[in-house]
Amino acid sequence: MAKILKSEFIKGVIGDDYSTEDGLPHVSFFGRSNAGKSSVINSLVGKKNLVKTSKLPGKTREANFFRIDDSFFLVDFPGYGYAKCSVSERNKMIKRILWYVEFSNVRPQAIFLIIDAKVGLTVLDRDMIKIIKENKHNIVIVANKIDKLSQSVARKQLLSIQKEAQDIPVLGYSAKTHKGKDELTQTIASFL
Ligand SMILES: Nc1nc2c(ncn2[C@@H]2O[C@H](COP(=O)(O)OP(=O)(O)OP(=O)(O)O)[C@@H](O)[C@H]2O)c(=O)[nH]1
Ligand SMILES: [Mg+2]
Repeated sequence: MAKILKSEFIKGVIGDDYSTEDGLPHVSFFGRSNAGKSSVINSLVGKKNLVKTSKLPGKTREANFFRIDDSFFLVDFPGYGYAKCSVSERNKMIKRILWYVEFSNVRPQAIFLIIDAKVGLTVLDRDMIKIIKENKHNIVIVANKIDKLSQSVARKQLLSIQKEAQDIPVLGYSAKTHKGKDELTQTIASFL
């Protein structure tokens, strides 16, 4: 898969059914609210608005399944750690994500954890990584919004994130300039 040609929204999941009628594999996008999960998916598929994005965190409320080139799904999860939604809403969201990581019998080929390159890994990201690893999922960290940093700062920040992430691969990305698109596309393909 050198380039994604076809992408279509199939369904939004709120419950616990992550299966698809066609049984195609999926890869999932996790991350803090506002890190840019939905924007990264739009950038990868080359559409401005396949997935709705927003300056206000908490835009994505369901796990949205996008079928890619009739061969696999990208799944955009709601963000975690959004302080402005109610505590019960936040807990519900976290619980659903954890259930998916721990108990879903339809497992992702890999989980891509999107972070803001400038912010780096947060406490919630570290907790999430621990749980993802404990449940033996493949994981890749995508340090998004790299366009906001100068080249030298970006390089330093990526090194420091990689140092902390240890054996987890870290990719720099910009949903704005599409920097890192080929590498991320290849990495997704490597798990399929
Ligand atoms: N400069 C820059 N801005 C970005 C980039 N990616 C996303 N953004 C902006 O960051 C904001 C949040 O992007 P979303 O894609 O909606 O973030 P999300 O992680 O899906 O957020 P939730 O759905 O709330 O969890 C939007 O204003 C985007 O335009 C990027 O690579 N560079
Ligand atoms: Mg979103």
